[in-house]
Amino acid sequence: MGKRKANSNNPNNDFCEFLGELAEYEKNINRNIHKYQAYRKAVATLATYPTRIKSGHEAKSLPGIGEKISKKIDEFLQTGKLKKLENIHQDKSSQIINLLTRVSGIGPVKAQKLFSDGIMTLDDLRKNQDKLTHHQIIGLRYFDDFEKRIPRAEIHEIENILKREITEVDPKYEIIICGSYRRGKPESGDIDTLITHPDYTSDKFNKKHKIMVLKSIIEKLKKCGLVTETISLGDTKFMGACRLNPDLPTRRLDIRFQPYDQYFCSVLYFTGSDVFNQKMRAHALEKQFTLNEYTLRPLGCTGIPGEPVEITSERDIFDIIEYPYKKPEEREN
Ligand code: DCP
Ligand code: MG
Ligand code: MN
Repeated sequence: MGKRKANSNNPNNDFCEFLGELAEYEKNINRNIHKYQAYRKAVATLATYPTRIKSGHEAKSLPGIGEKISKKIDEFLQTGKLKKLENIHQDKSSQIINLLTRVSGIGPVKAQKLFSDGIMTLDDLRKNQDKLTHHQIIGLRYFDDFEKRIPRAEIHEIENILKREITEVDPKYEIIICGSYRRGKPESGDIDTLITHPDYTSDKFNKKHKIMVLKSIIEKLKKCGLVTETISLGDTKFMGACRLNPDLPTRRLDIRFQPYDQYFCSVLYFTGSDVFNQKMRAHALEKQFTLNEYTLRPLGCTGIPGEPVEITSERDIFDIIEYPYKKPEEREN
């Protein structure tokens, strides 16, 4: 979630930034997911390119960079800016929609709806909470806090409390924090927690039982003072907020309860990055497999997914689809 942090080690960082901004514009304002993906692909390429790009022509030889993006790179190199982006920045309606989508729970569709209802500022939103869902109301209440990045050390402390509290319920629970934290980032946008239990497999655990389990875990986390808000609580997914102590900001916390047999596919998925996941899933398809956050399944010649492959580690997934293993820290792109 949120804005990706700039990577100052990358010699093409300024290109990545303006392309990333164009991607957000296509997603949030134009609602053109194809253009969004095209820009994200170009960012993914440039983010790992080892040397400074000197011309659009040079960029064009790289995957995901075509005529249009190479022209933008030339314009940026020659003038230090981009006319298209300047125009977007000046456009009042896109400024407002951009602001509204920064509220947790407000997506581009809702933002456009609110805008057409005459909502122009966060204050307008505060006065019109009847137009908002519970999630969006929480998002608005903690607007400033949720935009603050979470330092790694703070997540580590939260991790310790989660592990302590949850294993007090049952020592057999396994708890792992995924997302950008597991990829080793110094700061994260939220805390993506995954829990599993050896007795909980996808074939023998009914919905009622799951709700009970997750509910009692959340109750315990509330009691110890860590969890402060619930956005939503389902049978396998909790979305909410936590706070380490009253002097620190309120942080977005997600907890997912996953069956033991699907644990490693889930860990892989929630570790990301989203761009890395896209690439790995595309590679799986080339090898006649379908990979998602639950399972890895072979595609027969008919294209119909078969039974899930048994997976006993994250590495198994890489091996089976013959994708070179990458440590979590190497999964940015
Ligand atoms: N994910 C994905 N595709 C999406 C959204 C999420 O594959 N559209 C996966 C990959 C992400 C992970 O879920 O890494 C967690 O999602 P976050 O939005 O929390 O992203 P990160 O943890 O990577 O970054 P941040 O520091 O902003 O939270
Ligand atoms: Mg995250
Ligand atoms: Mn998340």
